[in-house]
Amino acid sequence: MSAQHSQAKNEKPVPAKDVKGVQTLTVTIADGKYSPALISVKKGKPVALTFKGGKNMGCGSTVEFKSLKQKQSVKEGKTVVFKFTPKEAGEIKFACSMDMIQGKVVVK
Ligand SMILES: [Cu+2]
Repeated sequence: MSAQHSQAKNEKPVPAKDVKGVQTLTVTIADGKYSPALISVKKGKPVALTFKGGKNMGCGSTVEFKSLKQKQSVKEGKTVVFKFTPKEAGEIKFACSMDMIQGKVVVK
């Protein structure tokens, strides 16, 4: 276990929590980034990821899951929810609409 400060790429994924059979997690958008930016879920079970608008979101206020063909924008103090059920293990990326601010859902 490293206590070093690391960039999002090297961080351990934050597992979604099971709430009545739905894998849920809230991602905060603030200061031009998503946190957590790295999330893990299990395949075959529904996922509901809430994105919460914070301060200084910049273009991160628009979140796009390209492979899922889902795109939503959120205002400061509001939330939007992305729902999907991953069928197979892999990675599902999300990003601002310009693909500058990025995050990833790791499906196990
Ligand atoms: Cu952007």
